[in-house]
Amino acid sequence: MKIHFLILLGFLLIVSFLFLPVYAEPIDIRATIETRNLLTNLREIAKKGIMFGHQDALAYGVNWKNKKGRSDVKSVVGDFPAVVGWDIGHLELGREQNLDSVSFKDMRRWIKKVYQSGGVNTISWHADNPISGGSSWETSPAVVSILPEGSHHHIYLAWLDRLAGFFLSLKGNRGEYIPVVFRPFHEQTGSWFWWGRGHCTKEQYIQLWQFTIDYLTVVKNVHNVLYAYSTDVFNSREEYLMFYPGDDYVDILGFDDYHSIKSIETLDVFVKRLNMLTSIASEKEKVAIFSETGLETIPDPNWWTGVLLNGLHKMEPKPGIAWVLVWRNAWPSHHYAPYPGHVSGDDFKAFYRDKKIFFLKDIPSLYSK
Ligand code: BMA
Repeated sequence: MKIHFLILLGFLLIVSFLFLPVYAEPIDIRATIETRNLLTNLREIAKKGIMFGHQDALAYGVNWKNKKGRSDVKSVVGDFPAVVGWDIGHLELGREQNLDSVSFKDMRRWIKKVYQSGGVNTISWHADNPISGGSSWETSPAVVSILPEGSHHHIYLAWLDRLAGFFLSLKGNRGEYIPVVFRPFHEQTGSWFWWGRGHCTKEQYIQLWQFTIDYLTVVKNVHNVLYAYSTDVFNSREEYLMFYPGDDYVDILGFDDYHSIKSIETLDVFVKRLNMLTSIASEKEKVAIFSETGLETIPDPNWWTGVLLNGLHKMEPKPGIAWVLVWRNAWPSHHYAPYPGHVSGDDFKAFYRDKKIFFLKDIPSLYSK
C-alpha cells in the first residue's frame, strides 16, 4: 500500500513538473524577481497568443492630450492595450519632456499604472546625436566617439547616469522596482539613425551595446530592465543578426516593419520575416516580439484583420511573438491606431475579439508566478 502510494506520489510530482513553466533567466543575473517573472510570463504568453501594444497609449491620442484614464484604443474597444511603448529621447539631455513633449514625470506615473494593471512597459530611445547635437536622424559619425576610448565618452556616461536614475525611479507601492523592456539603438539595419548601418562598424555597435548594459547593470545597479534587440526590416538570418551583440546581452528579439504590412500583396514577405524571427528566437531561447509596425492613418478599413491578423495567423508557432506594437497616435495625419469614428474602427473591434489577440483584460499580471 505504502509503496503504491509513493509510486503514485512520484508520478504526480513528475507530471506536475512537466507542466510547470520553464523559468527564463534574464541576461542580468541580478534581475529582480518581478523582472524574472516578467520574462518567464512573456515566454508563456507567446505560446498562447499575442498581446497588442500601442506607443504612448495613455499620454495622448488624436486631438487630445493628458486625459485621465483615456486612450484611443480604449475609446474604440473598451479595453487598454496590454503593452504600452514609451520613448525616453531627450532624457539623456536632462530635459523634463521627451522629444514628443511627453513629460518624464507623467511618463513615470503612466508606467506605474500599466505595471499595476499587469501590462508591459517597453521603452525606446530616440537619443540625440551626442556629437553634433542634432536629432537621432542626424547621422554624422558619433558611436566611435562615445565608446570608452572616445573623445565624448564622458558625455555618454552622463547620459547613462540619467537613464539609470530614471529606471531606478520606477517603483511600485511596496517599493519594488517596476520592470521595463528597454529597446535601445533600434532599427540599426537601416541607416537613418546615427547608430545605424553605415554610420558605425558592427564592432563599434556591439561595443556600444555591451558597454551600455554592463554600465547600467554593474556600475549603476539597475536590475529592473530586460533588453530587446530590435532591427528594422531584414531579408535573411545573417542580415537580422548583423549587429547582434550576443546571447549574453539580449533578452528579447524583435524587428520593426512598416513595409511588408502595407497590403496583402506583400503578406508573404511579412510572414517570412516573422518566421525567421521566431526561428532565431526559439533557437536562442529568447522571447520574440514584433516591436513596431502600423499603417499610417490606416486608410484601409479592413487592415487589422485583412492584413495584420491574417499575417499573424499564418506565422508558424514555435512559439510565436509575445506582442505586436503599433506606433503613436500623434495627430490626424500621423496615427497608427483607430479613434472613435475611424474608418478602420469596426475592423479593429473584430481584431480585438480574435481569441489569439490579447488586450489588457485578457492577460494575467505578468509580474508574479
Ligand atoms: C517617429 C515619429 C516622430 C517621433 C518619433 C519618436 O516615428 O512619430 O514624430 O518624434 O517617432 O517618437
